[in-house]
Amino acid sequence: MATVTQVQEATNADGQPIKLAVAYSDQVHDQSKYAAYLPVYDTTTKFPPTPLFDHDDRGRHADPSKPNLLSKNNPNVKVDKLTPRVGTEITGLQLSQLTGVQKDELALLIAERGVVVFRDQDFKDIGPDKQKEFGQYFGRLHVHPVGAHVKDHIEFHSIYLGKDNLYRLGSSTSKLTTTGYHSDVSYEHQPPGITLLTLLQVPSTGGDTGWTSQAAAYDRLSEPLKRFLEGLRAEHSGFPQAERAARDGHFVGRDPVRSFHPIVRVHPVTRQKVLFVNPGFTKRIVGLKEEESDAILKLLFKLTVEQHIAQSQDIQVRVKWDDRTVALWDNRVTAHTAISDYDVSDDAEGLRQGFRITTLGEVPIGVNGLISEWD
Ligand SMILES: O=C(O)CCC(=O)C(=O)O
Ligand SMILES: [Fe+2]
Repeated sequence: MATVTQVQEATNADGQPIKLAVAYSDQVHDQSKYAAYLPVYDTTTKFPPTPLFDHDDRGRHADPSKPNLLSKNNPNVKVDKLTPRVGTEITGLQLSQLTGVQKDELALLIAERGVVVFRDQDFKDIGPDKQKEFGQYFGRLHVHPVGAHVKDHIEFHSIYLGKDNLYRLGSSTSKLTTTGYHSDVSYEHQPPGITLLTLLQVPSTGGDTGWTSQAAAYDRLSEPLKRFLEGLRAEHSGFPQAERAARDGHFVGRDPVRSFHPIVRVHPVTRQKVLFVNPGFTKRIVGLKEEESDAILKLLFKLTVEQHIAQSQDIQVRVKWDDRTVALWDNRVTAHTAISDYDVSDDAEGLRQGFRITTLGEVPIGVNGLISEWD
């Protein structure tokens, strides 16, 4: 069974008639409590370009010592660094119960640690409206221009890989690896700050997610190379993703955009410098000759991102999921990859379902006031 897609007459959240492509098989999911979060595509509604807006990062409002989130008085709360450079795991706190002050502190913690993983959560059962409201606290929600969403909630990016839908394997089936590090939709003019991902069904083993610290990747470069990169922007393009989607018969809901972001980005709250390039979306360095750009991006991907990924376990974290885990990461300071190592065709091994809620951040700012541009 490859991807099962059925087109149905439906209505969108505003009650307008649409054609809805349903990209899963009811046979596989007739027992599922979470069928409402399976992948669908509104193949009718076109979206205008995302308007620019002022992003007020919640981390800016936090007390840096985080006394409300990480209160020492609550013996049930356990906070562990997963690795020294990236990743923190928290048990004993419910995301659904956090106060505004705690959420502000969480935003800062996510920026500092790259990714924060919450265990034993009721988040998947609080319903789409509360889930969306939680995400909106951290910023405006991104609507994916081509990705699968969930019915009536286009801000939910459906994450699904099962025998009835192999689309997320993408081109990796013709490659040696399924690993594909990226920072979510970094081509946007105001690319994402915090992304939240939770899984509703998980393979018993496999399907982990990996994160790498782009702050540590930057720190490791030599001083002369840091100075050189600090003056440059790189093109991040949404065009190949949109072209691939169109080629695969998917609807492109919003016309693709590209942005020229500073290669060295400064986090608006922590002021940390990070290497803001990723093999998923970064195409070229602006102002360099083609061969120079290719060589330097290759250097950055191979020597920093990919070699860090392949060989530098010391700035990465890999998280094993269960169906009560929620991960929140800061796309400005980490790149991440799904690890699709399970056999989806084997009922005993693979079916992975979840959803992602992504918040948009500020227009990226680099060193000495270098700011993103677009045409
Ligand atoms: O499925 C995962 O582990 C990560 C998915 C992902 O990268 C994304 O949706 O942005
Ligand atoms: Fe992603």
